[in-house]
Amino acid sequence: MERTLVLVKPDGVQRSLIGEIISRLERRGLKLVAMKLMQVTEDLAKRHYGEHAERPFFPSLVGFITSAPIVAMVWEAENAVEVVRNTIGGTNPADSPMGTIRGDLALDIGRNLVHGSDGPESAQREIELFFKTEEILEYGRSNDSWIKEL
Ligand code: DAT
Ligand code: MG
Repeated sequence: MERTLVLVKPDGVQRSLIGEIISRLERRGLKLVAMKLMQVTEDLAKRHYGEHAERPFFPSLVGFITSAPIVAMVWEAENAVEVVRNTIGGTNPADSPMGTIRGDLALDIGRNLVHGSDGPESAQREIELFFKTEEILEYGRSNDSWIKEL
């Protein structure tokens, strides 16, 4: 089953939106398989956002993500990467449709509340940055057949 990394960024934690963001993913039907509240170090931030190292916004992005605690999670579903990206909305909240997390709850590209991996390979790389194998759980849910036709 596909897995993806989701972060509730410091703005989401400070704005008391952890529950709201988790709730949207839960209600969609995805399965939460790992979660922790943590402080991102500068080293982890630079690795996580390595693809953006040369962009002008990189220093402020690293400063932001390390500025206060985040919630890191792994969510599982068929096509989890795409489903989570669609649930989150586009990078710039101002252009995100209503009904998406960013479209409903955010305004600014530098305060867009949540991260979701952008592909299966980056998901695997990012999950390994944030979680040890034993921190990711495998379990069944009694309502799985009401979410996904087997
Ligand atoms: P996403 O988070 O939608 O995957 P991304 O990977 O392109 O977007 O960029 C990572 C984060 O960097 C993004 O959530 C917010 C910030 N960012 C991206 N483009 C930016 C820009 N043009 N100006 C300021 N911040 C930007
Ligand atoms: Mg990205």
